[in-house]
Amino acid sequence: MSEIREICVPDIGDFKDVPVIEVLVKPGDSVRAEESILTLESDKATLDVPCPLSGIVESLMVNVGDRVSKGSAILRLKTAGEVQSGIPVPSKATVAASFEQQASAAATAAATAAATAPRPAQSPSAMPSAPGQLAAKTTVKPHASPSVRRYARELGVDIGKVAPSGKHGRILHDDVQRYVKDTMTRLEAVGQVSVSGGGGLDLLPWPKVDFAKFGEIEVKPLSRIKKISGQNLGRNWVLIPHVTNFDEADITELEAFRVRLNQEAGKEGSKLTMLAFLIKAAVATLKAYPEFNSSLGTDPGEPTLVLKRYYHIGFAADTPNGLVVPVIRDADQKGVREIAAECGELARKAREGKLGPADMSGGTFTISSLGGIGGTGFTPIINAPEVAILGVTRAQMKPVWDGNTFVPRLVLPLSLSWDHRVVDGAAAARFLVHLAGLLADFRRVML
Ligand code: CAO
Repeated sequence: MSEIREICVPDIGDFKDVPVIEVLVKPGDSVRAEESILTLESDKATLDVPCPLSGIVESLMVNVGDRVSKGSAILRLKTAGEVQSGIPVPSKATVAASFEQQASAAATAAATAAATAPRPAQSPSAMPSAPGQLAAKTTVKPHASPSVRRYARELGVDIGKVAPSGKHGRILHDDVQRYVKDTMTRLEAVGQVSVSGGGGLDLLPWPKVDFAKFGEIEVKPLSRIKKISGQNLGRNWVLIPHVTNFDEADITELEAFRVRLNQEAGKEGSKLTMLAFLIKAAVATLKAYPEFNSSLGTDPGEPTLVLKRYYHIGFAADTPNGLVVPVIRDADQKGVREIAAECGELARKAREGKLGPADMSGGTFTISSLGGIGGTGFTPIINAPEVAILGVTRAQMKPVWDGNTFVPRLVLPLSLSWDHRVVDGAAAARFLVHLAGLLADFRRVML
């Protein structure tokens, strides 16, 4: 026999006047025993209240924003009588314990974060980034109701990546939806997902390891730059079919010329760097091989190649907070001295964290120079939507056969990563041979 039953808030421990943040059912809905009907939120935790019986919702007795305590009426339910579910109904004690556990877990996490945050006196340089707050963010679970968490789980969404729009940074149902929509739009824009499917990578989930089980660990938040560049690099690495070619340039004469010019200028004069010469030589090479100064068109339909008639050259700059790529605009219209001065100024701004978006946008080709640090070669990741990047490592004196004898020459290792959708290995090899020729005899840059 069915009957009308009033469903009330069960025992939720010591919590009173807890706001209702979500009503999960409406009149006419059919609910099963244990299905969530309401979400409550204290300042530390959220909790879904389950319906103790199966049935059909007759009327609601609460609204979002109402405050409820144990015994507050939630709804009237026309019970299903014989349709009683076999699912065990959670006891009131379970509901209260769950709420309290969440609250205490959040409190413990916040306390741990505060306790592990370096004290200002020990680490003054860490002060501006508010280490305590950041650490708390990384350890406390994202703020979302169980139903929103369940929804995210069903869609395979990592809730930690969803930007919240709710009060106190709470992630809402709509936020998860927006995240999925945005992700799909982005993937479709780069042609990675077709509506019919079949393009997925089908990768194993990322291994979850409790590192603390194996020894002492320290958890640090990633800098803002590392978070942003990491996402960009990850996307570029996965979506661009990269190939890297290697070559060497004899820069014996160029380096001697550079050193002489710097000596002539004296300590007061601005320093001419190898990077500035590389930028100038790269521009001349891009003019000879214009496909390396292009981007794939993004309009749907027929794929196109956008060839750029301007030469804005980015250079990777290492900063205490991570990698940034300031851009020298119109490098074709500037002399080596002007380029060197501008690189110095942009590198200084980069180290001080003062680069603006305009300093880093519009690049057509990038150079990543590790020459001041070391190494014999590396495979740089293309800075999308560019199609190639030049990597440079440390020049070394090497014995080079001149046809008769070995002569000591200063040899600069070059590596060029390129997008195989746009160029091919032969073009890349020609590009590097051309560039090496210019660096070996820099007068050719003027031709
Ligand atoms: N071979 C040998 N020596 C080199 C060289 C090379 N290829 N390039 C630079 N050097 C020398 C310079 O001559 C300089 O020596 P002196 O002080 O005696 O003149 C010294 O190394 C330091 O140079 P530098 O690296 O400070 O200056 P730069 O103009 O060559 O580079 C910049 C500037 C901004 C590119 C550099 O500071 C930097 O940040 N490099 C790191 C880039 C990076 O991280 N790339 C990796 C990206 S992928 O993760």
